[in-house]
Order: sequence, then structure tokens, then C-alpha cells
Amino acid sequence: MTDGASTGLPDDVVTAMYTNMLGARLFSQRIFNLQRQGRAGTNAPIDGSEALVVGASFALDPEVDWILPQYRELVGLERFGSDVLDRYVLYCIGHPDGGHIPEPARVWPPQISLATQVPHAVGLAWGMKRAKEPGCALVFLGDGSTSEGDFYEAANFAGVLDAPVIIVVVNNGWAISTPITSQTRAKNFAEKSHAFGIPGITVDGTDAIAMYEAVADARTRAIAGAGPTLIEAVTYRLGPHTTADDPTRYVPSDELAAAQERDPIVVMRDEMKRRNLWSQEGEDAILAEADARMERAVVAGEARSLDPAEMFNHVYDEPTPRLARQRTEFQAK
Ligand SMILES: Cc1ncc(C[n+]2csc(CCOP(=O)(O)OP(=O)(O)O)c2C)c(N)n1
Repeated sequence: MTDGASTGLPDDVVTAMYTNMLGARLFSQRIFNLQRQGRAGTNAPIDGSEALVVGASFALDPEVDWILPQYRELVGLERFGSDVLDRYVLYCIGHPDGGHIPEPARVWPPQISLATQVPHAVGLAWGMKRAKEPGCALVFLGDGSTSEGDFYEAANFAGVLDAPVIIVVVNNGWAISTPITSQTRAKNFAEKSHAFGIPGITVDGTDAIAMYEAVADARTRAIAGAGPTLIEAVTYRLGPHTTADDPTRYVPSDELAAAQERDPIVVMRDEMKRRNLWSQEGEDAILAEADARMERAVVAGEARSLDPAEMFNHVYDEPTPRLARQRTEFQAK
């Protein structure tokens, strides 16, 4: 497992990463609360993944690289443009425009069908290579999603095609209530890379700097034409799977308590303190700014008109006769 503690990352970058991590957790908690108030649909909190998401996003170039998230990461991608959070809020409140994040933000929308984002990422990266575009694609998927055929098929193609793609398996210990011990007999998720003939490494996903370094190395390889890398980012899911889950029914409390000792926010705060960059006033100011930022996103999102019949619009380019009939019936009610 790599350790990022001793790196030479500049103080301003570390501060910016910590700011994004604090923001990510706050945004996620606010969206969770919106669901409890009946103002948003089911959503998946980021708690535990802040370091690996922010670390990865800082190692990429938002001008030329792409990020393909699963569904837990979007609140942590501020560096890729303010549209990412704004559109994610729209997505959570059920607005169809939340299903598309416009460029220049090079981030794809959340993906609920597990692992389907991996073939998308490999295809995108291969296309970039063929078009001789600079940059690479990075895709997140969970430990549970590695049991999907899409993961194996796409990772195999990535290896064969030397696609400039970074495949990040977020090992947070759980796939809803399925623990990793019931997910695979492999020793870890990084070793699955052997089957694809690509490098695989395991990184401490609670350490944003370690994640930054791992992704920066993988990116260097990708854009040099050396092909894909599989990164297993090890963390622990500190919250429920989604707003629809009660983890107290299955997560052992001692295991959770041990994981809380390695809360990614605490790990990064310790690094801030070690560098004399942290103060309570500074932290309060970051949180106040993030709170105001979130408030703006929610106010703007809720001000958008929402016609429920729009749900029929984006299924097919040309609606099928049955869909057209359903739309008419729906509007007649
Ligand atoms: C193809 C498919 N099968 C099942 C589900 C139901 N489902 C939603 S989330 C989830 C667990 C995913 O776990 P993991 O990939 O480890 O990601 P995590 O939620 O832990 O971040 C399952 C089984 C789904 N969304 N898609």
C-alpha cells in the first residue's frame, strides 16, 4: 500500500484539496437532508470516499481529462467545474437536466447500472487515443461492481487496446450489505489486473495525497501510450449505502469505530496541522463558504420548473407508440 505522507505537494494544493474534501462532505450531508425533507430522491453519501475522489481529481487535468463517476463521487468534483455540483443537485431533485453535465466540465453523469460506466470509459479513452487527443479517462467503480461482466470485458479491452484509462476500484468494504469477504476470493481487487495484463496497485484511499500520487503516475503512463492502470483505493464506507439504507442492521459497530479513526477528513486535517496550515477559524470559513455554495445550488435547482411528463422525453430519440400513449395518458390525469 502506498503512503503519501512524505510528498512534496505544495501547501496551496494541499489546502485546496482539504477545502474540496470538507465541501464534499458538507454537500453530501445537505443532499441527504433534502431527501429526508422530501425535496430530493434517493442518493448515496460520499462519507469515506472524499480523499480518493479529491486526490484523483487533483492529479488530472480538467482541460483534457475525463472523469466517469459511479454515483457517490459527484459532490467531490468541484475542481472539474461548478456545473458538476449544480447538475448533481438537479439530478437528485429529479430534474431531467441533471442527467447531463455540459462541457467544459469533463465529467459524466451518475451511473446507477453497476459497472456500465467502465465500458464507456474504455471506449472514450480508446477514441481519444485514436483521435490523438491529449489526456485520459478515469473511471470509478465499487468493489461490488467488480463482480459485473462489464468490468471484466472493459478492463480486458483496455489492456488489449492500450487505452489511456485509469480504472479506480473503490474498495469501501461493502456493496450495500454484502461485505468484500462475500464478493471475491481474490486477495485484493488490485490483483484482478493480472488477468488483463495491466499494472494494478493498492492505495490507501483515506489518504488524499497517496491517491494523488497514484493517479498522477497512472496518468503519466496513460498519456505516454503505456496503457491502463487499475488502482484499488481502500477506504471504508462511513455512512449508509444510500438514503434508503440502515447500516446499523449489518455493519459491525467495532469495525465502523476503527474505520472512523481513519476518517479521510481527519487524515487530511492532520496533514494540514503538520504543515501549520490548519486553524479553527480557517475551517469555519471553508464550511461557511461551502454552505453558501450549496444553498445557491439548491435555490437555483428548486427554482427550475419541473414538468413530470418530461420523464418520457429522454427515453428514445423518437418515442415508441406505447411511450407516446403513456405520455398522453399521464398528461390527461
Ligand atoms: C446492474 C446492477 N445490479 C444491481 C444493482 C443494485 N445495486 C445498487 S448499488 C449496489 C451495490 C454496489 O456496491 P459497490 O459497487 O461496492 O459500490 P458502493 O455503493 O459500495 O460505492 C447494488 C447491488 C444495480 N444498481 N445495478
